[in-house]
Amino acid sequence: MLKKIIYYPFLFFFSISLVLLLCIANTAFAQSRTKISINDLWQFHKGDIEGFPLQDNKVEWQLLSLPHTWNAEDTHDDVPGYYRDNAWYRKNISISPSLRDREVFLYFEGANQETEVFINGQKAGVHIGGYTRFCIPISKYLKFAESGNGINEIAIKVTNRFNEDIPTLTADFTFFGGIYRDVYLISTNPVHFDLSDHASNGIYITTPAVTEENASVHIKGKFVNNGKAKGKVKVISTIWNADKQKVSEVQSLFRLKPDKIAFEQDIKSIVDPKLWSPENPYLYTVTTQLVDQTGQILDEVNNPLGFRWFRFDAKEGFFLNGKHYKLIGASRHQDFEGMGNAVPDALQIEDVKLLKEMGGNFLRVAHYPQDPVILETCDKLGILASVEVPIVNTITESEAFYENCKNMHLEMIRQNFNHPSVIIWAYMNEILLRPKFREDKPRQEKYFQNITNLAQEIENITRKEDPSRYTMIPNHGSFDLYRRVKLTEIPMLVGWNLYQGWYSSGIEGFAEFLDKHRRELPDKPLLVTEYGADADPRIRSFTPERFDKSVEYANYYHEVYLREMLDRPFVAAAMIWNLADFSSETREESMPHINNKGITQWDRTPKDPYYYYQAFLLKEPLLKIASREWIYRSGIADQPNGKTCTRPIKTFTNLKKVTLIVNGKIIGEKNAENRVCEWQVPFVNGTNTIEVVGNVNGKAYRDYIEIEFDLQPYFLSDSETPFQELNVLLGAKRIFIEETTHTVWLPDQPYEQGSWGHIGGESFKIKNSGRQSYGTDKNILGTDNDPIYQTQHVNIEQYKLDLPAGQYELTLHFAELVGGGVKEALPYNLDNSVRQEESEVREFDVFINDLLVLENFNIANEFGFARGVAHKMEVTVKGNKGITIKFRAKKGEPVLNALQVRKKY
Ligand code: GCB
Ligand code: CA
Repeated sequence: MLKKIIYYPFLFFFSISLVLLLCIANTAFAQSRTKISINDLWQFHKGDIEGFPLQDNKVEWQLLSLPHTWNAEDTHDDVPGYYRDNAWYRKNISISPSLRDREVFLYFEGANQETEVFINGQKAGVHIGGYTRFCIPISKYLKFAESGNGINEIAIKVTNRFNEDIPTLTADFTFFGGIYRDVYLISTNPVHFDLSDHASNGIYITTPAVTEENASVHIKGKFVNNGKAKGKVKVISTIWNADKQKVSEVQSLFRLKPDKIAFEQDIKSIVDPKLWSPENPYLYTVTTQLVDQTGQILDEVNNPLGFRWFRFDAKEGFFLNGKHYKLIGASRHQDFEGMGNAVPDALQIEDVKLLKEMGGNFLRVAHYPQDPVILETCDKLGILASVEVPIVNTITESEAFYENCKNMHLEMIRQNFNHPSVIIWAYMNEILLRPKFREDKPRQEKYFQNITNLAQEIENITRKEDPSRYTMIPNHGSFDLYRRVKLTEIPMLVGWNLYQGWYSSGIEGFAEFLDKHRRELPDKPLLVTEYGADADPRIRSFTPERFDKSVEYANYYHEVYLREMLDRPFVAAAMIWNLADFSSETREESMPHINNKGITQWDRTPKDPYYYYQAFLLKEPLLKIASREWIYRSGIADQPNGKTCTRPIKTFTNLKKVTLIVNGKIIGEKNAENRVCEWQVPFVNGTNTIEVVGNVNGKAYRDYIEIEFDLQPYFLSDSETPFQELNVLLGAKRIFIEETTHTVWLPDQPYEQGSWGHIGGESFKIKNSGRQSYGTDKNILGTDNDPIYQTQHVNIEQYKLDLPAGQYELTLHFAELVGGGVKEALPYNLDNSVRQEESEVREFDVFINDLLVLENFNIANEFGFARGVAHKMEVTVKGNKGITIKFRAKKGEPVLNALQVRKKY
């Protein structure tokens, strides 16, 4: 995170805090390993630099702390693209002479995506890949401080530029560049557990046999002797229970040689082991020590240990410790609002808690390995997990690409090997989404063959590395294609990312797909690795439909999907896409650069589906009023001079019956159906108190929210509810609430006498798209309130508001939604459509009460394409004339996107 920005034209700044740290107690270093973060006070330069020491370069340096990304802002502005190139980080550290006889390493939890490390101008190491850890030995490049100032320059070059040999090539998420996870300095005795094995901790623990009565443990590892030490050392592994009592110990004796020594240890019998499960994630720990003849501890590594056994069954789903579990959870991306991927550990831990509090028992760590605290928290909270490498959408047919894939996969397995939460290693997400060589079928067959070969190689590596876990490939919904390319055959489990009722119409297609798998691949366990629908919390609808972005549609989608999966025992897992909204720079839509499929917002505020899952999954009583973050609402009075507007209120609950009380009056008691109760509620103008009550075994439960309701008069001249303000989205069936002003925009209606609405014309619809029934998904430039401009009434003749006499402020909002060149379908677009956009010539006059206010108005000429513009004016209404806005076409069809009227006097 960027804590402080100071610009230094020249740099005289030395960060020497480490002198202190590395000098503390010389004697302590004689023994075990130290690992200490060096996140603070780095100098950063976005761009290229030539020549060392870097600090001699007269460039601008920014002072910051890790974790850091340079893309937190440019991925969320109106300019397409973001910085994907080189950048440098540097800092000076002073190394104590006491480290002369030790080994020093730099340990990175992650940097995206190619990293070169230089110590005092010499290249110490490189790493490829943005999501796995790496450990670089730096001893031989160090200068030691004899009298306290042996300054060493650490310089790190990082690039996130596209590299066809490194996965991920394309995907629906942002490739934030930077050293975005913690960096540590490690120092060890020359005799230490192997740190050079793909940045693992050198110890691999398995539990070859586990029953309720007995468990065995196998410990495997390597240690190295990079010094002159001779004699014997012991490897001692101790198992501790959760209360830190010793449960078992095993020792092995070795004669040191100047080389690596591999060891294996067995603990045959742990009687009555406490099992690890979602309800009781009981964790043991294993301490493995290297001890010399004098009893001195040379190195020590700690690992978690959980006793559990599990299996997937194609017919019956998943079993843990012999008990059936429906795996229900979510995938998680690693970014957070305003921070990109540079997210502090504490917030990452919160994500796993959020999933647990939802009642979830599974996390798909997708599409790449994440911060170490994620699986650590899964271990502790009892969340089962799958982890995968970021081979997404497409491959490059090069040896370098294959090697990078395999290496990443090995890194993932070895670095995360000891987590009891992990049960699946996965690879290749939707790899046939955008098959290359569409125009050349024989070549495409070869491409497919290369994918099959790569999958088989990764599969072989995984089974050899870790026969105790399952393998999985998550595919998109092209069943026959994946089957033909053998991607349903090679892995042990098949994952399907399914979006029927979202990317494709017909939500019933989801269940049909599941049944097809069961029929055609009866021996293959099935996991639904993704399903979800966009929900922009600012968009609401009482007539929700596909792609309207309303939370209401997303909730309906989840209701259907969850029901179908619960009805089918053979569906082993339901993994929501996604736990939270996440950054995807190439996306446009209602919230540009964000994928809104999260069941929580980008800042993790829950949306309706989150509570819906709670109602299904939690054991403890749950009573939550739905749409609770939709505080500001509006609607038209039920009748002329009416004081109420009737609208539905829903509650998610696992209680049998719930009573609703609105503004102190009982509305009624309802039985929950499918964990939902729904009432019709008469809202009054102003604050409405909404309370639901119920009880379980005599104990009362309650939930309460307040809704601010802006009651619109039935007739604009109603005296009981005098007109104040009206905001209308033309061509829309959805409601939009501005986040900062709380302005509520209502959908338009056809004009009726005494009221307001359009005359003539129709809602704007994207040509040749079966996706949205109204509006566009383009990023509207110049505003964060894109939905105001994304819908439009086309070919409009008039707009009438039968307002009483007075002075009004009228604002007309326009945006040209057609044109702007050719737009290629984005890689995540599952329908693979390519859209050509020709612009339309459009020029019109606008009259307000017969006064010409806009002449020959050509939105595109004046403001360009997809840019929101507002024209605000004062209008005096005399007598009962109201306001009539007339549109006169000169060329093409007149349009209006939105309209606001506010009473002044
Ligand atoms: C998918 C992809 C995922 C996307 C998601 C979506 O199938 O695996 O990366 O983010 O769909 O929202 O389109
Ligand atoms: Ca971390």
